[in-house]
Amino acid sequence: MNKALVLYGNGTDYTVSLDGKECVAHLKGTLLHTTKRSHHPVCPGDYVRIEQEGSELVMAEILPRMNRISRPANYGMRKEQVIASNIDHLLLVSSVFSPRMNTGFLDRILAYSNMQRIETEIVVNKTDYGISDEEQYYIEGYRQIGYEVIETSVEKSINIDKISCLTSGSVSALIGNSGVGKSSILNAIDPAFRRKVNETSSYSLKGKHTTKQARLYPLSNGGFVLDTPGIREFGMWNMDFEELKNFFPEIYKLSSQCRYHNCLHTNEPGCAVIAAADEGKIPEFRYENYLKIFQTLYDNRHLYFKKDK
Ligand SMILES: Nc1nc2c(ncn2[C@@H]2O[C@H](COP(=O)(O)OP(=O)(O)OP(=O)(O)O)[C@@H](O)[C@H]2O)c(=O)[nH]1
Ligand SMILES: [Mg+2]
Ligand SMILES: [Zn+2]
Repeated sequence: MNKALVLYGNGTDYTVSLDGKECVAHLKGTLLHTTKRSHHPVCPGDYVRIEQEGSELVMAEILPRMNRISRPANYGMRKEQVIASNIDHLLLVSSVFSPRMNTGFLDRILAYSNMQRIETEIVVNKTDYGISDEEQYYIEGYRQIGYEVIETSVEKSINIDKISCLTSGSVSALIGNSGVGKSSILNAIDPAFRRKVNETSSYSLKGKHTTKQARLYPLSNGGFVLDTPGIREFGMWNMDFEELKNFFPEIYKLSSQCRYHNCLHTNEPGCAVIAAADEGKIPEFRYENYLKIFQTLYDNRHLYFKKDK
């Protein structure tokens, strides 16, 4: 079988990596109709079966996805937009300045990637600006829970080698708000790709390069890294409000100590999570974000489709 990895594309034409070479393959019409709920039927990271049709290569089948990063398409919560699939490492990028760390946003993605069982590291970039007490508190909070937090500076080449190591031989995705430095990190880990990254970027009115399209780049270290356009908000596709608690590791660990086995840790008597948050045993900002995300998922419970795997 001719198996190829989708790097980028739109509509019906996609650039794929086939036997180490990049080539263009078309999406077979029949595949377009199989996924009515999906905005993009094929995404970077998908493995596809390639067939030769005349002089053209066509994608005849999308192989089962190990995991996926999706969000509700902008124009309606009921359609899924798959940003990427088959991700080994998610590098969740934030920065300490312009923009500053937004833990509400980070915690949405962390819960989602936990649900998808994607190993996730938090990158705190632009540390050359200095880390404020507030950011330090967040960083320590995440480390206390068990997340790996990598403090980087592209400007001063700090910990870029760590990112290179992580991305070697696997498929990683850089995700985060616009302007945190995702494309800059990609450039820094593999200077050979500097030109390519800039080619796909376009100048915005502010005079900055902004990534417009998710694209998987092959690296010289044998890995692939997905650069994504900055996202402002992250809706959580396919997550029920009742299961959110399972995807906050520190909350999940405490749940067996709650009085009620089905405790949702919002206002129940005898809740071990509320007690731990009050006593400062789990980071307060995380618990506050849990409550906020819980409320959003609860309010939107009729909008999102239930699990449709
Ligand atoms: N001081 C400093 N500036 C940085 C660092 N990393 C990136 N920048 C700057 O931050 C700006 C945004 O960087 P990008 O790499 O385009 O950010 P991005 O996350 O790819 O943004 P989008 O493509 O819009 O999502 C650029 O002007 C970079 O030069 C850093 O470590 N330190
Ligand atoms: Mg970018
Ligand atoms: Zn509880």
